[in-house]
Amino acid sequence: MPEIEPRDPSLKDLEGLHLWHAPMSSCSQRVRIVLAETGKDYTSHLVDLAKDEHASPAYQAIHPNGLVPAFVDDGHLFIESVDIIQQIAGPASDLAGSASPDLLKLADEAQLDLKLATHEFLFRGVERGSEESFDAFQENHQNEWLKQFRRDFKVGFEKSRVDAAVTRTDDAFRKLDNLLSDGRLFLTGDTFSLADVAWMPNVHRFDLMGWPFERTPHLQSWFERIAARPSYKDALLAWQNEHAAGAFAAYTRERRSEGTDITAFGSLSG
Ligand SMILES: N[C@@H](CCC(=O)N[C@@H](CS)C(=O)NCC(=O)O)C(=O)O
Repeated sequence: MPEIEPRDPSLKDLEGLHLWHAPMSSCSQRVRIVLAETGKDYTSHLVDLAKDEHASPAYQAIHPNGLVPAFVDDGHLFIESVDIIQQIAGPASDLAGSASPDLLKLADEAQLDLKLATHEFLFRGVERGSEESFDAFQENHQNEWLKQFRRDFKVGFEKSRVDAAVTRTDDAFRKLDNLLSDGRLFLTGDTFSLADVAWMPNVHRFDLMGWPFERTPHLQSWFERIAARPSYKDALLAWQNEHAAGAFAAYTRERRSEGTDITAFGSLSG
């Protein structure tokens, strides 16, 4: 979805670039990466997802679905990360020029599976909120889909749902690996593009879950190349909470030792 009409009219008066984001959200990482790659200055508005700040009326007046990121460019509001990165890069830029709309769409579609896997394979191992905060979120947030997702997470996702998310992710990673198998450096050729920006956080996130990237060696080498870019360090790693990253790593090891890690699901289990 492109530019939307803000509910909060004061957004129209904002000058320059404003980003509402969360340190470890993959969609926020995409936007910070493109800001780092283009060297653009922006005003940062952090939204603490662990404290459910996105359930506040003030934030839901900025982002109608109560999600991060939200982005304002001289009074124009954008709320989808794939739209935002295109807005920041601009249509005439090298970054946008060689980006494939199909790969951006695939990255956008991959978001729900990434979210499910993140909750199952990382967040489940980390203490998350009290009963009171769960109830307050259910009362205050207006996004019915997100509230149902949290209820499903609380009772436990059905195995078939996790299997399907893992299999779709495996399909997408194989598609990327296949593209890269002709020796190109980046997803759409030898030039780094928005397609690479869009996929960087996803590959990073599944890497945290212990995804077996040796299945897709071209994608694995791509990730090593990508991880050497300053934008990966400045816009992604530097924002990672070391305590959370350590807890995720410990939980991933625990699931692996129990044989219930991500490799036990969907097409990875075969
Ligand atoms: N399609 C949206 C998805 C936005 C989204 O799902 N954001 C996540 C973080 S990556 C969020 O706000 N999650 C809040 C929650 O799960 O409570 C985009 O690409 O910007």
